[in-house]
Amino acid sequence: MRAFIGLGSNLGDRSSCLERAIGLLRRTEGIRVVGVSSFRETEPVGYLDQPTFLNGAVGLETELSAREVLERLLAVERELGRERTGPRFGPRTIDLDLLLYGDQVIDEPGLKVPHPRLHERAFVLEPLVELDPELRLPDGRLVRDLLSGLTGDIRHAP
Ligand code: PH2
Ligand code: MG
Ligand code: MG
Repeated sequence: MRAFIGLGSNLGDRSSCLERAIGLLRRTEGIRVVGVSSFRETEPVGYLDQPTFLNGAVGLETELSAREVLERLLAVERELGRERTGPRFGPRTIDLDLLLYGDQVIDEPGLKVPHPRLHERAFVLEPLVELDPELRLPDGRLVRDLLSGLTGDIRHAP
């Protein structure tokens, strides 16, 4: 199955956090990382009083179920020292979100795919378009059309 993961960090050495997360995904049995987007500097969305983020996305080919991918993402977050304290949407060393899992729609406790806020977030849509300009959501909408419908505030990292 082809899947896409969103990466974000706004605490500590952000780029090395993202790189380490990708490294741990690469070493996961049943997961092959097939694409890595560039990392971009983005203004915080949702909870504004926090440092700027570094965001990106990776594309996977995986034999794991969506639930198994999610479990692996949570384990990688823990391994990189993420602590789930503080406000929802608040600062974090690493955030790995399962954005898309093939064209499956999943609505289970703790596992919602496509990611429920994907449509409204330029910091997610832009790296997805970079990885695959023809990418569509399960409902058939083109991800690049969703992106062009947003007024983004993305600043690219130099
Ligand atoms: N993640 C959030 C909340 N707000 N803002 C940006 N720019 N990037 C993020 O990754 C992000 C956010 C919750 O996961
Ligand atoms: Mg997130
Ligand atoms: Mg998350």
